[in-house]
Amino acid sequence: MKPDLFQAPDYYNIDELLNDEHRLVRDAAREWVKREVSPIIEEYAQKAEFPKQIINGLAEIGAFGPYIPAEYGGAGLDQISYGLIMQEIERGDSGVRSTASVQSSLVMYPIWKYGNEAQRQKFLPKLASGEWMGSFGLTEPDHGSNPAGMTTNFKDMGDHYLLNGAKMWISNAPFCQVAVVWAKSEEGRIHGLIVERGMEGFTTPETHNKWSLRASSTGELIFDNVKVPKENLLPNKSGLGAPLGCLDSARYGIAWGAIGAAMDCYDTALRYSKERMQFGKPIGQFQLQQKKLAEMITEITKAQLLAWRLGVMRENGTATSAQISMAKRNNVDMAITIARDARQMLGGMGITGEYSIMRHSMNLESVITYEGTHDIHLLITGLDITGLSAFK
Ligand code: TGC
Ligand code: FAD
Repeated sequence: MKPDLFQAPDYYNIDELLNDEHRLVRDAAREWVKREVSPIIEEYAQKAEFPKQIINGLAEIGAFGPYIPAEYGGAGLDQISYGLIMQEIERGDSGVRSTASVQSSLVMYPIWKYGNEAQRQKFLPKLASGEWMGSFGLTEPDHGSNPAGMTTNFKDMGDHYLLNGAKMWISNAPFCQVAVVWAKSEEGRIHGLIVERGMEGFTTPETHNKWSLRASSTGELIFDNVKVPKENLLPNKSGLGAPLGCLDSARYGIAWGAIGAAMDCYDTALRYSKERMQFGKPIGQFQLQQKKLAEMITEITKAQLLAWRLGVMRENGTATSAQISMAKRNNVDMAITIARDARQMLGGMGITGEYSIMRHSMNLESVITYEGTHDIHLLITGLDITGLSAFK
């Protein structure tokens, strides 16, 4: 792969909206990605393997629980810093950002928000340091966009719960030590259970043959009469709103992360357009190529402003779930469009692993599907503005 010459675009001086801590956190993550991710990521994507050696580094830049309080091992940062870390990691690779998103927003967040003090003390510090990795089981083979229909269930056996069912498409599953699993009680109420590797009847087979997110490890979570200790039930929230609350946090991070992937594609195409000569001119001199680049920077700038404003509202507690859906949908769509246009600008070179663009493009096919598909987020906006649900 070519050396990482990334220069971040900031057409509207959005840096001026950030404080010193934001810039410090962002720059540290940016440097780390350049040093530890860029040199190896193409090789790991090609061989479809998650680079486990970067786990310690991810923990060091605060990517595991950026906004979780320091008393539990988190970085104690604000929502803008969390977003900027996700942006920088996804600039390197969406699959690496996935690992960080799942660990932070889908595993640490529910334990922090819905767990009791003993659960926080037991799990959060080890998850923050990367000693333990986590996964989040909501999606099932027959219930993706409609998680309310889930059939994974648990029975109260007196001194423990008995868990049965299966989850699929689960990031980090093949190597996780803990899984936050959403399952129905005998009364049909959805609860979160912390399932730990080693519990009898719990297996995590890997999903192979992905053309997308190849540097992220995806698998199933299978529960065959798993005895879950009663102290592993998350006591402080139940119902579908509990997992959806975690998704709010992860979707917000994705709204920032997608900007990173888009910035990398734009920056690569811009540089290439000034170097690649055809018809005796750099291709960047042709109007059709300038149109692509001008539209890319316009869309990146709009996405940056959307993410920043959402971050401010997240921080002051006023962001709604529907506002988060709009940003996730818009920014991922923006990134995938830019990745496709940038790939074309590199001609044949664009399909090779010499450049990051094709990898970003393929990764974004997962990002536009997981955490709620593009169409589901549109329907969430539709519901919000009309008051009429397309899901019922
Ligand atoms: P609905 O009746 O609308 O809502 C049920 C209850 O949930 C509440 N709620 C929310 N709470 C918090 N945050 C949100 N975003 C919420 N949205 C809804 C709602 O108020 C209600 O509460 P209550 O107290 O009245 O019961 O539910 P519905 O069954 O009609 O479904 C709505 C729909 C379709 C929008 C929802 O199910 C949905 O978002 N579906 C998409 C599923 C999804 O996003 N799955 C993601 C799986 S995890 C994943 O992909 C990880 S990828 C990780 C990576 O690698 O980065
Ligand atoms: P379906 O729900 O079957 O949707 C198929 C199509 O129908 C989509 O285009 C959808 O938009 C459309 N559709 C569905 N319902 C409607 C409707 N009412 N109106 C209009 N159109 C509709 N899940 C987890 O729980 N944890 C994870 O860690 C995780 N990681 C993932 C990693 C990867 C790489 C991938 C690809 C997925 C991951 N997922 C995870 C699952 C992901 O969240 C689901 O794939 C996603 O929610 C969509 O569900 P589905 O694939 O079953 O598609």
